[in-house]
Amino acid sequence: MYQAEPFKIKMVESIRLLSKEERERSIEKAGYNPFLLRSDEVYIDLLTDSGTGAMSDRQWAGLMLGDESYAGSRNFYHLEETVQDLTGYKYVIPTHQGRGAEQVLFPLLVRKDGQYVLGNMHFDTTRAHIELSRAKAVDFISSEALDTAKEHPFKGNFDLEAMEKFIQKKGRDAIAAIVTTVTCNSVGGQPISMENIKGAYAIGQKYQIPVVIDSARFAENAYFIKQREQGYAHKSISEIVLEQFSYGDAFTMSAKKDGLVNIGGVLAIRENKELFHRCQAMVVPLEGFPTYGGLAGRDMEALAIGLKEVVEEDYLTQRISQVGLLGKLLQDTGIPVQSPIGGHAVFVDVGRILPDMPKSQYPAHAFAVALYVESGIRAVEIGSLLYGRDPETGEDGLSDLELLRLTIPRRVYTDNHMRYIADSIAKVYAKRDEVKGIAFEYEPPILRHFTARFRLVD
Ligand code: P71
Repeated sequence: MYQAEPFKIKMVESIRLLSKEERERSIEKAGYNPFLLRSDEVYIDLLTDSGTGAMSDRQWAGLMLGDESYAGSRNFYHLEETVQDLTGYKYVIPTHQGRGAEQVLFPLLVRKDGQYVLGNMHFDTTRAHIELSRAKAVDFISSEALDTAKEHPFKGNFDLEAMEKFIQKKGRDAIAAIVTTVTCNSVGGQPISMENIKGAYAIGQKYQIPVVIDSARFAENAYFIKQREQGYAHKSISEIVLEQFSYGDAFTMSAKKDGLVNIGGVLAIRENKELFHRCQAMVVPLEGFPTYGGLAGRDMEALAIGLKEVVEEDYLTQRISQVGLLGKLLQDTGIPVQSPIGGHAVFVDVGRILPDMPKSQYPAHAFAVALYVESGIRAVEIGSLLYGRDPETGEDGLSDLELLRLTIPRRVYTDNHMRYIADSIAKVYAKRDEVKGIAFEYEPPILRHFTARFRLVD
């Protein structure tokens, strides 16, 4: 039985496809870097699912209930209660977005320079905050994740055995924290099983290492657990979410994803009152007074409502199946993608489409440029360009995978947009021999992918 969207559309925003000549001029002007395009030059924007979703009528109504008191805003209490009910965590601090929570928490967890933070796969900003706290981030992603053709229900899983061996080798005092990222963004929005989340927590308990859940896409992960893991089919999403969070001591959340808001974040501590007090003290200079943490009262209200909507199963079914539809359309035309399809994006394996292009010409970014010129679609490279150089040797081209991420905003595009995207990718794929590599005109020293400028190479 075909299931249609569990919403109807009350307001629309026009989008326009520029002519091919205009697109060629725009991307040249942007230094062949899609990050530097103006959004008006983009027809379908798949750069990120972060803060790009559509709010519901209930959330928009919530904005009007904003209480902009500096201290003790009623919207804070609504948010606090919602987060407590959803996650079981006692202490809740709003932040302006996910990295706001990270910048408060990580320096407090790292007790001495050079400690390690262990994760299934850290997201870039998390890694950056770990490194700014003078610790080292190490990934223990399961080997299945790196083979995009291999079907596995939980490619976001930790290799728990390898992680435990590392702890034993370095000694528990060398480890500052374990970070469990649900879903695992960097390998394709791949879920992590409850068993594995629980296993990571058990290791944390055994060695007395705090476990932090990076929970940007917590509801999408719960949906996959319900679909794929034995024993969860009859549980509600809320029950699964509650269990997921029970295997952590603290969480950071970029609410711009599963919070269904355009801006916002949360830092929460399960029960460690002392850690909470230290976070509370640091949030004041970094984000704001603890009852607003960088958000307007109205933003906290919209977030409290968004967190209730995102665990509705009808919503998640449509969300995950729309991303799955795009993936299936691509698979049906023989385009290699990370399989199975993840929660928030389809990851095209450009390394397999352009096997002869050197990594130093950034094949996935080159494909993104060609895709924009073909169709006005903006996608993003997750590969050697994003990975950056080895800080010690300066070596480049180090990423295991050269992926192109087609990230789907929540409740924004229709299935017809998915069909247009799939057709456009197929067109570039058919002409893949003509895709030109790229070379730096300007390479920034850090986070180079955001502001770099390039030229095409023949
Ligand atoms: C994504 C983003 C947003 C982004 C960040 C950097 C460059 C381009 C786009 C953000 C995440 C995330 C996870 C798992 C923490 C953050 C930071 N993702 N954890 O995928 O995916 O949250 O953006 O709210 O600060 O496009 P924040």
